[in-house]
Amino acid sequence: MKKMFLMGRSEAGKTSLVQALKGEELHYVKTQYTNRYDDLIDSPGEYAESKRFSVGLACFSFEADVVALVQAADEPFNLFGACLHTFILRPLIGIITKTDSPYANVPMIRQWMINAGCDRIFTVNNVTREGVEELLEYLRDDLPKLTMEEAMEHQRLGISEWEPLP
Ligand SMILES: Nc1nc2c(ncn2[C@@H]2O[C@H](COP(=O)(O)OP(=O)(O)OP(=O)(O)O)[C@@H](O)[C@H]2O)c(=O)[nH]1
Ligand SMILES: [Mg+2]
Repeated sequence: MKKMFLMGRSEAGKTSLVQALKGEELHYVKTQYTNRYDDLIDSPGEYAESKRFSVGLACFSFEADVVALVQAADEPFNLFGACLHTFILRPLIGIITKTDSPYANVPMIRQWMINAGCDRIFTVNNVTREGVEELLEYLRDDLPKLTMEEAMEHQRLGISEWEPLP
């Protein structure tokens, strides 16, 4: 199972997504600090909302196999800049939550995630669990482990460690 780090603004649905992935009933818990649940790392939205704390997101990302940008389908503006993947050094995926919102604009959020450099984009409804299985399927397999020689070969070719060799 890939270890996934969740980041996104407060109310984006990160903790609810953790509950949905673990098959639990949804129950509201305000995230006060970064929590670790086996293969999931959940951060408080305030980290993404403050310039000072946002550096912490990059640090936590190093403990994960994959970093997920979580944005609700009804978010009115984008907190994340373009090419976010360039300083994260992990595969970046996007997870769009609250697809059931009457104000949902999935194409707009998808475009923000493409601009950020997300490799894959998933849409989920944490309430009905729609889309959760597809995300679990993506997370199921570990990332391939590289030998030092393989890692150096990726570096020599200028490609990310998780990309297949040409
Ligand atoms: N309708 C709907 N509501 C959702 C969905 N996901 C989360 N919510 C609701 O949105 C609210 C905020 O969800 P959280 O999961 O606590 O958000 P968070 O990103 O963890 O927020 P912080 O802990 O403050 O960073 C809760 O009331 C959830 O029940 C969804 O897919 N659909
Ligand atoms: Mg939370």
